[in-house]
Amino acid sequence: MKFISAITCPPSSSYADGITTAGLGAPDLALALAQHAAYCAALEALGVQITTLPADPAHPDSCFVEDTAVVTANGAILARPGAPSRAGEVTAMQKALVGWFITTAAITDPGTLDGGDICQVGSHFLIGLSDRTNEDGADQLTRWLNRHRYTAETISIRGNPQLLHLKSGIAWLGGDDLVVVEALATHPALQRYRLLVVPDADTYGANCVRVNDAVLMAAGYPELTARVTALGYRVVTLEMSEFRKMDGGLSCLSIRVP
Ligand code: CIR
Repeated sequence: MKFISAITCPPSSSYADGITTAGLGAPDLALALAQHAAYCAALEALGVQITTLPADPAHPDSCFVEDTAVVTANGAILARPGAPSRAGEVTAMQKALVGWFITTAAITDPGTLDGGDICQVGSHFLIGLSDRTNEDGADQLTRWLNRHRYTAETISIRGNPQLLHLKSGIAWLGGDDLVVVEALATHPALQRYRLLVVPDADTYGANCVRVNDAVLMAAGYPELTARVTALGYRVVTLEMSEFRKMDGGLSCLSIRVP
């Protein structure tokens, strides 16, 4: 799948007020902005044109744009973030998506769904049931995906404190290749794929993103990076320390548009 565009949003002055369980201390905003700029530059170097939403101090977690929508080659649907403080982030995304899609569907009450729980694997979608994404949200998304010529199934990640979202523990590299954390590696839904199993200690590194001819990966996981490279993928590493402090992974900083 070729991505031509991506939507991003820089962290704002209220960034440190966002939700976090990481226990890694307060983020350094200047460093977060520099890491965000490097992330956007890496996407641009891969042929992706960036649309930047204005920084939004009213929503401290608004740089984690991935959670606000699910965008596919066949259409887009607005998410309904499960954390109440993040609900308002969807408005800016709705406006941005008008640039690509004439109509945008939306997950509605009582459904909740974070885009970080949605992992596309070709024409199939894995939907994480989490503390953010509930069954109703997953059902609504499945029906929408089916109408747009995709299949879907759910994977529960509840009860695993290391995984905020499904994509905290799974990434699709291309073909049948999935990066997956140990805790999910025996899940029946994943047995038809070629799994690159990530040891517990490297869980944060599992959240990587295939973008055009490269895989973006968090810096600091040399063994994992080497294993992905050995499978034949070109890896680009990015410093993510200031996003990790706020429970954010690499994928959540952008919505990629095919
Ligand atoms: C949150 O708890 O919602 C944010 N602090 C982090 C969201 C990260 N999103 C993602 O990995 N898709």
